[in-house]
Amino acid sequence: MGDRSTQLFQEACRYFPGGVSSPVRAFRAVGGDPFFVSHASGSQITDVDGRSYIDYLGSWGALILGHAHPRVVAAIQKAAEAGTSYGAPTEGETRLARLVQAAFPSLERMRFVSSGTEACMSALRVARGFTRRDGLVKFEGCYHGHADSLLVKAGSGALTLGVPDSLGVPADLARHTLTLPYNDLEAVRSVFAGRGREIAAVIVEPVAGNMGVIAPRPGFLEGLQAITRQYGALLIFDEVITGFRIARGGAQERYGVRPDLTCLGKIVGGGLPVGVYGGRADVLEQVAPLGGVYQAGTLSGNPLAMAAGIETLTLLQAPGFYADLEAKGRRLADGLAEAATAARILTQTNRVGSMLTSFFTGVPVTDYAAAKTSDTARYGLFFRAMLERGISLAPSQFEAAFISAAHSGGDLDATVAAAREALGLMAG
Ligand code: KE4
Repeated sequence: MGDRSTQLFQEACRYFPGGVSSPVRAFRAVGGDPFFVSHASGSQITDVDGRSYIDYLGSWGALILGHAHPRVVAAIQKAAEAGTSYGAPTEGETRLARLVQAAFPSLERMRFVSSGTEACMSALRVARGFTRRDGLVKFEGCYHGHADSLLVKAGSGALTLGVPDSLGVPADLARHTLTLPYNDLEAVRSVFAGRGREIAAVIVEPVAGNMGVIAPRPGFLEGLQAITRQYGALLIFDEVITGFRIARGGAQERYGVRPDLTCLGKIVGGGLPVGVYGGRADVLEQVAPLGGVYQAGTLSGNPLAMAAGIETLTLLQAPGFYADLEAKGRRLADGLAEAATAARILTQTNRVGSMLTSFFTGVPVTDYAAAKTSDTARYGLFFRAMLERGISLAPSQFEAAFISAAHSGGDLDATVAAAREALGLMAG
């Protein structure tokens, strides 16, 4: 890491736990200290020491158009000139909601919040309020933000740092959260057979991204829909990553399964703080001021965030947008897999659309237990070797790499070439 980043990191450690605003940014899982960002544009991110990288984090998947898209920046600038927040309704909220509903017809009613955590926390509260039940089923390795009920055997930073069950979550609350193996429909059937009438909802990442990328087995999502309907529970799709990522209508478009509630984040805000929860109108009628489920937010529907989201969702409607991302995803995944084979290093590359993970294991990765067989030390070596070669990947084996519309064929070829070199040296 460069001198200026080192200086800034040392000072940051005087203010923030681990010197960061979010744990997984601290590079604890991959070794070394994080670089500090100066600016970014398109597929490139540049640190404070002037080093540029091809960026596959894209703010954890939010920047599907690439960094600082000129039309998104202009929209934010224009909105800012009219004021930054009013705490009162604006037309921008309705305009963004219209674009969201056009892509996600299951969101008959919705509410804007300021993060994916708020979206998932609120969706869970609405489900509990609507069903008058307390139980929740989630899946090991899935991450739905850091609300207490959801920080049980969680993925992402919790998994990365080995604290999937966070301190500070009251046992009285955690006991309502039942955690099952991802892709295991029999386990879901068996839990519902025993306690189905206690369960308010099943929440699932329809494509897991927070234990690395894991696709749903054929029939898994359809099975969750059937079982929740049978017992009067609600199915919540956490599409904070997959929404507008793996299709314009997310996993529910790609797999044709309609949940009762959906959570969105990341892309929907175009890089500004936006989360969305929504779904069946009869369920959302429980939300204040109509019903007895309370949820609120000072900056909900913030006009700058609405402007960024409107511009982003408009731009990703361009003809061929997702076909292009699919082709780029395939090209990179194939290149990385071939590079590992050439170096005789065992990896499993899982990809859905333009999100992918190379697991350093020889085991096919279809759930949390398989993901955990990965050699995380080896992933750390790979991460650092790629960083030295100007490629910035997710600083954890249990996250995803994201390709944006701004990534060029040259970027992908340079990435595969760097991987060939890095893996070749690791094999030696
Ligand atoms: P936020 O509160 O971080 O906006 O969203 C929480 C969340 C909810 N659901 C899913 C499927 C998510 O992936 C996330 C957040 N993702 C992580 C990384 N995979 C954010 C990065 C971080 O925690 O710093």
